[in-house]
Amino acid sequence: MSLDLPPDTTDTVWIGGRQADPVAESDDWVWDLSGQIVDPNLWYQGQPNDNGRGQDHMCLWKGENGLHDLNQVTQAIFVCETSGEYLLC
Ligand SMILES: [Ca+2]
Repeated sequence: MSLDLPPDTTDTVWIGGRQADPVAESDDWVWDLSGQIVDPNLWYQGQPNDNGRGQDHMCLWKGENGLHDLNQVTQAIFVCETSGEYLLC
């Protein structure tokens, strides 16, 4: 499963996942739509790191094949999955 973005996207893209319990700083992360636990093998190396605290949402960074946690105040576009292709929202 590739988690890298097409080269024409912005640097950061929200993908619809979050920390299961940000108050308790849970180690579990879930997909917003399904509620399923995120496979920990999908994280980019060193992530999630809660750098600066409050990084409770998941995103992709262009050029890095894996998930990052990031603070929700970061402005970025969203990506939705459609039949194996990207749909930028
Ligand atoms: Ca991070």
